[in-house]
Amino acid sequence: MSYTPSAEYFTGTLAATDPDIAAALFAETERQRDGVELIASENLVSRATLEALGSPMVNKTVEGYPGARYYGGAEHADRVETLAIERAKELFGAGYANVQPHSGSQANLAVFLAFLRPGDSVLSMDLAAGGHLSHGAGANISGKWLNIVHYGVDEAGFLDYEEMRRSAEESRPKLIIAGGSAYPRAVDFAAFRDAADAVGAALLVDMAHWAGLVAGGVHPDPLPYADVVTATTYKNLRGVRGGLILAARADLARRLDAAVFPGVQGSVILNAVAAKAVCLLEALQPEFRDYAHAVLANARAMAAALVERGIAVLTGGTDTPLLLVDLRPLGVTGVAASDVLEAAHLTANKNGVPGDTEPPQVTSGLRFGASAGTARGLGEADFALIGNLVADVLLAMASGDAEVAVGRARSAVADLVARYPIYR
Ligand code: DSN
Repeated sequence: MSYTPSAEYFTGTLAATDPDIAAALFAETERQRDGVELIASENLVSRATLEALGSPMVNKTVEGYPGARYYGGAEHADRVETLAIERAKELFGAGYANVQPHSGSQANLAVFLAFLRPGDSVLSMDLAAGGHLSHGAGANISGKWLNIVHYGVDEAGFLDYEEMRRSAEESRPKLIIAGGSAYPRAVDFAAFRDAADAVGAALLVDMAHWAGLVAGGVHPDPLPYADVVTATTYKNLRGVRGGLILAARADLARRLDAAVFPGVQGSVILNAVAAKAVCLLEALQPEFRDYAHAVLANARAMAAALVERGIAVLTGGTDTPLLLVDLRPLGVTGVAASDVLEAAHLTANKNGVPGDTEPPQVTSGLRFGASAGTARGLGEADFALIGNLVADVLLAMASGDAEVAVGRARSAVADLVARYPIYR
């Protein structure tokens, strides 16, 4: 039996091969074009990143690391991964980088494998206080296989360093984690290093939500304090979906590499690694520092506009690309608010707030981020406008009828995004 591929197999477009998927992808591009993306974990990648991601490198299977693969034909794969590693090390001034983790959660899991045994104690920020699922939430493997102790935030929403230190001394964890997914303020890495040293723990900083600001020089650098740092490349690093592991020194390289492969992953997603290399090169350019400065200024401009309108922004502002709004004073749920804002083409995510009694599918908060809007060129005045549009909608919801506010906001968003086109 012989097989001859159809001519279209190597030349046919997606639209011709699978019109349903092509239509959905086209519609998603239009949705991104026509709205303001405020989800803190999203961004808009460059055309070059999309090209790397869609290249035939997707066909190549390798396991292992450059120069030590378990498969042949790895010459170009090695070049790609080596460039990604070198760029990550240069960008963050790191002695070690691993670019293979498929996500931030996978990067964290590999760190756990490198440092911990099942049942070991770990101290991390509570998910309800702004932590992350992979830092020991009950539903996650980290929460099931490790003995998790949490620290939280004070009444104003600021990290409670006294509680963190006390919990460290009481629970004597093997690992302390700093960082989270909904905590808007800069973390005091020195306080975490002190606490870790006092109890002989290792320190992991998960900088997923501000890695781009660290790279751009507008956020404190965790590398000098942490034993190991994890990050994602798709938030404010402005690149492909995926994870990174970094360390200031190279002495943990063997342990961390082995934990990623063969510890928790198999073959490398090489087209994603190629796309990571592209975003890291872009982040090494002087232009990226301007981007990082603008992300922070824009997040702060939006926070200030919301505060001015009486909206409860946790901690009153932000040191990162994200801000968290407590909707309880308005009597509105997170799910209702995100649905109504979406109708105005303002996309944000419902998020729990400290002390929230609503379930995760409902929540009492909204999380916003400035990374994607900044990537298309929006500035501080635009983010102040966005803050006011969000406030208009939320206050109208609180008074019982948001229809007019939503219509006005949708029209203002259409005018705004028309000035900042994407993917022409
Ligand atoms: N960690 C999730 C978030 O913060 O939205 C996905 O990146």
